[in-house]
Amino acid sequence: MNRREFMQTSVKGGVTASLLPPQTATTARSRPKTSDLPPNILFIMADQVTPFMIGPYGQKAAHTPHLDLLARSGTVFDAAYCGSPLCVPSRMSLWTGRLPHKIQAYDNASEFAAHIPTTLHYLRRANYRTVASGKCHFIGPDQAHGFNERLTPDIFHSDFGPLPDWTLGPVLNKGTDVQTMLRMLGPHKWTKQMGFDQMTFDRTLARLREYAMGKHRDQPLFLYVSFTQPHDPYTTTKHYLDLYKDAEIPLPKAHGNILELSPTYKWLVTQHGINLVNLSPGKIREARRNYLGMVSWVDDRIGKLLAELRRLDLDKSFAVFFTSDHGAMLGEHGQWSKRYMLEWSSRVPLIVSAPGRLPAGRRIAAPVSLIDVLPTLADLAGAKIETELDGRSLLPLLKETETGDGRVVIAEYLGEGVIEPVRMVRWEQYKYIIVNDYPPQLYDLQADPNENANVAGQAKYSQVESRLRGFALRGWDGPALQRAVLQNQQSRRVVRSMKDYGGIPQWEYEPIETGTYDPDSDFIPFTRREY
Ligand SMILES: [Ca+2]
Repeated sequence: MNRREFMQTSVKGGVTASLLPPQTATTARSRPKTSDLPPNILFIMADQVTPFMIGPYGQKAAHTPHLDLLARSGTVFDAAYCGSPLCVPSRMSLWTGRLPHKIQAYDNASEFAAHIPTTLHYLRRANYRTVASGKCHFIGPDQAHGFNERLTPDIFHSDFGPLPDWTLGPVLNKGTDVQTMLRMLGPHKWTKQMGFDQMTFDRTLARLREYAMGKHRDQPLFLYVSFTQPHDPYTTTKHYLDLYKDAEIPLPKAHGNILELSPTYKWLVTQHGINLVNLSPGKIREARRNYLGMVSWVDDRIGKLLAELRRLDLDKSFAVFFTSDHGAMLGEHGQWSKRYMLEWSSRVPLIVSAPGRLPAGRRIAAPVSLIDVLPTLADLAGAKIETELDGRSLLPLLKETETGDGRVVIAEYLGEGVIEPVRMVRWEQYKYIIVNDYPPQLYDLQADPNENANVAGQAKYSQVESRLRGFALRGWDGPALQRAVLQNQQSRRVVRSMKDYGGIPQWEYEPIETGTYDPDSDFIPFTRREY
């Protein structure tokens, strides 16, 4: 199917009878059932959740009862990938449905241009009210990108601070290295991340209650709730560590030397200071215990949000999504953090639950991407896509009208810790990774789920490899992109240097906590600034 055919299918899928928007479906005579209206959407994101460490994906040690329940009530995607295994480029590609290199989504200091249409813009064109609570991590002067409301400040700066410099070659990055990640293993009484997530949770809860009371109740609500945990540094409270007192927390599986898979991993080994530490099995298990505690902290709040939806009698009107921007290596292959195309870093959880609207208790093996979220939500909302996309709607998979055969997923990494563009293709059970002039990597995830053997170049796989190479090189000029990234980094370096020449512009999002007391309003707003 070419893009035009896909766009037509996508648009057609958006106006199927069961999902007509209310203005065309509603008449005084025939009031539609709740399930006929475009759903409200609760889109839950946590940061750095590898599917391999939560219950819905089979981790027996994990204490994630609410995610387990959500998974049973909906669909679990067993091969969902992020567009790029790093916060900012992953989120940019999620919101825009575009491959990272097409929107200059390179690293955590990449500007998110205001002219690119997002999921939020399209949802608003379908009459949705779009609200964000928690981490957005937008870089640049546009801090809305289509959200009507942002209920909280952000947890990271929105400027060019963490700009990589590929001209230096591989360098240790103090701040994202493994020592820093593990510097404050718990128990701790409370942390900055918990404070941020508690605010995110509280304001989400308050906004749901205001919706129940009637605030913008004439519009469907898209509510994005975005937690920062279980991002590093890994730490939690005694209560959450105690959940794992007797748990059998698995250690990383047996792996060979990662440099035998590809010499390019030397770059990330350097970036993360992997070669400077020798972690004992006890330390690795303790790091994982803290990580799991953070996951359970978030799971608890997700459970409370879903319980409140039920208490407010809103649960049947909501479709609930859960995902993460990327995973975490947690010691697999001897590696920590993200930025890798290996499974623990580039795979993400993706769970969609909408009882009464979509089938329950299903698992989907086809490879899918967070880039597919925009067309999926547009389909659910009945929004018509009018700009170019790289993603493809998941709604036919969710509604069991598509098998998923032949789906190809592409991910890209163009940020710090590498020095050349990296591209990954997932098709059927195969994963293929290219980096300009370096030898490619090919993994057969069915025969080798732990990615211990790079089988690129083996005669047995030659047909598969040439097919994958075709996918990988389509629309991709690695050397030209290398030059573009270097130029883009240099431009931002000049602008960033203004900190030494009078100061950098202030782009941080600042919600106005409350307005003045208004006796005529039912609501005490967190922000009066609207977009
Ligand atoms: Ca992240």
